[in-house]
Amino acid sequence: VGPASLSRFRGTLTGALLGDCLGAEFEGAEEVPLDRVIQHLGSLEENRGDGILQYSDDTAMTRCVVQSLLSRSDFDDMDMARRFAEEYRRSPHRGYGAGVIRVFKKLLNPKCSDVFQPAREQFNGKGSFGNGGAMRAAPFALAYPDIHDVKKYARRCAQLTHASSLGYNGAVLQALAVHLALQGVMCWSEFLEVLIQEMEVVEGEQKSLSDARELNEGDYPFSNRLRKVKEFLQRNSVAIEEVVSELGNGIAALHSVPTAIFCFLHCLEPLPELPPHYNGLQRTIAYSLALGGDTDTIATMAAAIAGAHYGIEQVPDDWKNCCEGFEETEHWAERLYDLYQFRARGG
Ligand code: F2R
Ligand code: MG
Ligand code: MG
Repeated sequence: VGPASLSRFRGTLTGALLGDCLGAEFEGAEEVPLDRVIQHLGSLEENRGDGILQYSDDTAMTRCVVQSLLSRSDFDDMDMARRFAEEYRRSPHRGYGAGVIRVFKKLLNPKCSDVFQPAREQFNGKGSFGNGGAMRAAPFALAYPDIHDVKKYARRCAQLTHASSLGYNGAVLQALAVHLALQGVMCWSEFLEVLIQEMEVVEGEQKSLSDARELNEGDYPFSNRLRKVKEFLQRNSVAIEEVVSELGNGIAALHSVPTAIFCFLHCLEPLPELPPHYNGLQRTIAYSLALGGDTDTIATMAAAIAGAHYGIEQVPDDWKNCCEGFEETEHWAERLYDLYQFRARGG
C-alpha cells in the first residue's frame, strides 16, 4: 500500500469500527484469557455477518466527527457539538462515559452559546481526562494532510467534551499516530521518536504541566509512557500483566492511548501466542482485547492505527460484515480520501 493511499483510509475507519464492535464484548473485564479472544474472533467466521455486532459510543462519536468534517469540509465546532449531542439524544444507550452525558445534556439546551463551556465545567472545573476525545480522533488524520492541522483540530474536537489536557492531549497523540501510520515508511523506533518529540512540545505547554502536576502525574506523562513503550519493544518478551500495570488498560486517556500504540507496534511481527494465520491487523485487535479493561476503546484506537498502516486488504470480510454500519464506513473513507487529496494539492 502506497503512502496515504485509499486502501489506508479505508483501513483506518474500518479498523476503528472493528476494534470497537469486537472489543465491546470484553469491556470492563479484568482478565480476558487469550483462548476466549480467539474463540470470539473465530465465531465471526461462522457468522452470516449482517452487522450483528453493535458499535458503541466510540464509533457513534467517530461517525459524528466524520459526518461533520465531510458536510462542512472543515472543522466546525458548533456543528460538531450539535452532532454529538443529537446523536446522544437519538441513541443514548451506546455505553457513554458517566461524566460526558452531562456535557451532552447541556449542549442540548438551546441557551448554550459557548459549546466548550459544558466541558470546562466537568469534574468541578478540572475537566475530563477520559479517553473519549482520543477514541474519536482518527478522522482528523484522514481529513488533514498537514500535521499542524491534525494536532490542532484533534485537540479542539476533544475539548468539546474533555477540558483536561490529560484528556485532549490523548486525542492529539492518537491522531498523530494515525497520521504517521498513514504515511507508511517508518520503522517502529522512528515512529516512536517522532511521537515523543511531538508530545514533548505539546506537553511543555503551561496548562499541560499544571494539569499533570495537579493529578500527581509528573511532567510530560504521555511522553514518558511512550518511552516505556520503547523500553518494552526493545525486550524479547513482555507479559500482559506488565503492560497493564505499567501502561494501563483503563478509561483515562493516559492509561489507554500509549497502550493502544504499544498494541499496534508489538503486533507488527507475529506473536507465538496468536494463530499463525492472523495478519498484522488481526493480531493487533486480538492482543488489544487480551489486555482486558477498556477493550473497545483500546482496540478501536490500536486498530485505527493498524488499519492506516496495513490498509483495507488486511481487514477480513467476515469480521467486517459482522459490524453495524460497515458499508457507510467504507463510503466515508472514500470521501475523506478525496478531501485529503484536495487539501494536499493546496485546495
Ligand atoms: N463508559 C464506558 N464504559 C463503561 C460501561 C459501559 C457499559 N457497557 C454500559 O453500557 O453501561 N465506555 C465508554 O467510556 C469511555 C470514554 O469515556 P469519556 O467519553 O471520556 O467519558 P467521561 O465521562 O468524560 O470520562 C470517563 C470516566 O473517567 C473518569 N474521569 C474522567 N475525568 C475525571 C476527573 N477529572 N476526575 C475524576 N474522574 C474522572 C470518570 O469516572 C468518568 O466517568 C470509553 O471507554 C467508552 O468506550
Ligand atoms: Mg465504548
Ligand atoms: Mg471503552
